[in-house]
Amino acid sequence: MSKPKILVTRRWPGAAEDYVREHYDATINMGERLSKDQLIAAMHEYDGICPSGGDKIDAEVLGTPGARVKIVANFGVGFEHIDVAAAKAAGIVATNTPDVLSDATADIAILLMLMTSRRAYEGEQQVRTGTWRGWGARHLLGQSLDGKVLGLFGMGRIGQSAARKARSAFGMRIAYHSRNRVASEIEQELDATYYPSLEALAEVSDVLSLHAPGGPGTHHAVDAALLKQMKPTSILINTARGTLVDEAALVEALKARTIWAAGLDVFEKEPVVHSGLLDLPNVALLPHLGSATIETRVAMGMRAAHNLDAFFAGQAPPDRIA
Ligand code: 8YV
Repeated sequence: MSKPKILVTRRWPGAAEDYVREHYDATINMGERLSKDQLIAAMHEYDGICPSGGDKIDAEVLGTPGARVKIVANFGVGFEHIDVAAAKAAGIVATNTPDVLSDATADIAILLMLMTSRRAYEGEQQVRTGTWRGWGARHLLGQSLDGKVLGLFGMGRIGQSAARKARSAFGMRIAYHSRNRVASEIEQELDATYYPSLEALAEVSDVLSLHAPGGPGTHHAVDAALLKQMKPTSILINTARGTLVDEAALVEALKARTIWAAGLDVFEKEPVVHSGLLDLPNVALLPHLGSATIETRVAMGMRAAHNLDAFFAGQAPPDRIA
């Protein structure tokens, strides 16, 4: 029997690419992101597509008349770029890659907490530009994270991992708000206090870290009004999706110093970053590195591939979202 034809829309790290090449009749796009027309053409040509975040697998693509594609195995946990309802309507299975990137993404949240609380960017700039005038007892004083309240918006796997790391590293106290309250065993393990609204959470948080999915339900959850609920000493961290934050409002809050700092790994219009953020000293900016370790990215590719394996073996793919 011939191998299923698979399109991988962006390159994966070595071992994961090797696996799909060996097990499938795989085409790996070596170039730029595919256009909508190319995605629609691919719907006719392949049995399965492996997109990544930013590839718009919308109703038009999924509804391609006479499509050959039967599975969309996403490389990534977030899937707001895939129209799940349209996939279901078209009888196309869709999967994602949960679990394997939780710790790596939580690590970046912790990194941003340290970068902002300890003013690492400002220090780096001084060293690199030769403007450092030497040690001083009042030089670039930051804030300790020890014992502070970490407010998590979203308490899924990544939020829980961030909570564990922040507790064990800094003894941070955990507060959270999420669409669904987590199981009481998890609340007990993390000694986590649930807040019924994001506003109430923002008021008590020393660090407010976002771990909720993207999409219409969370669009601009952090807007000018929410930023006003935060303390002048508070830090905002976003490793989830840029659309959760109104970047223009954040620029104003950072400029006016109504919050202490922000650490961002994701942006509203990646790779474009709001120009107002670029010159501010109280913001740390990373280029969507949440899951960017060799180990994690290989594991993501393997997880996507194992969803394909199960599907083409006639079994239920483990990470089905549609
Ligand atoms: C990915 C992510 O690198 O998995 C996700 O949802 O945000 C990132 O970790 C990227 O989106 C891959 O599709």
